[in-house]
Amino acid sequence: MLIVGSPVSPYVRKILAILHLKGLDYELDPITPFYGNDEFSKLSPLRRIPVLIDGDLVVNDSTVIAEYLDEAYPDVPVLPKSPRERAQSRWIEEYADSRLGDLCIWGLFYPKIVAPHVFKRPPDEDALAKVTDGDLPEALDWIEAHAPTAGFLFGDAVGVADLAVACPLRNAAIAGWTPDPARWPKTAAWLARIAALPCYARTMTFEPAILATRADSRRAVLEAAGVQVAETSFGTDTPRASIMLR
Ligand SMILES: N[C@@H](CCC(=O)N[C@@H](CS)C(=O)NCC(=O)O)C(=O)O
Repeated sequence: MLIVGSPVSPYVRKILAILHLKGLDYELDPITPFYGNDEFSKLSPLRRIPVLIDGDLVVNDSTVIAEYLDEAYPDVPVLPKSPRERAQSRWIEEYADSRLGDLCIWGLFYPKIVAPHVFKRPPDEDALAKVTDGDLPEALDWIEAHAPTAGFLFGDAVGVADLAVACPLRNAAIAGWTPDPARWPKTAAWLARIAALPCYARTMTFEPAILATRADSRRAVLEAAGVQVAETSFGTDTPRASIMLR
């Protein structure tokens, strides 16, 4: 099984944590989506990561990939069993992927980390302040109202919805914003429990290498961190702007 995408993406991180949790082997092509080649555009028409390739099957979108993995490899499930809880899990995952993803990636991580490095574009401080002082705290208030007081969202075992919330907030943390435990105590404790899980903690071991390293040496550094890096890559040397920003 091949996963295309840099593990610094929250959506890739979610899938890698699930693969670790399920004990499934994978190869990784750790490209940043902006560096995808023409072949990548065919695999991922929105030019987004992650993409899963399993034999001749190509699956896009982390939610769809997670459900595929849960159905194809049902040992250690990441979705709860009952229709009611599955619906709740899917909604929290969707909220995390879309709203937290928007705020943490497009609102913080992209302008503070990606744009200055890849496109040499400095962040707009007013736009950043709107996210850190208003929009993200408001979103966290909703998360806090739904955060578990012990264990995870649907019991003692972590699931895809827990991971979906933790992953974009990890990007916010890399960009310098973490939830204040005084205002969001349940969320802060829950995130700490997730971060302590081996399936998730392993994804954090990939970060220093990736964040400190230029794209051309990313493969070698990840291999040194124990990741099986794919022989061929869907990456290229010239960045292209996101189709979201055209
Ligand atoms: N809903 C998608 C979102 C994937 C996504 O937006 N990935 C980002 C990386 S964090 C990406 O590839 N962005 C490139 C772009 O939008 O141009 C999923 O869950 O996989």
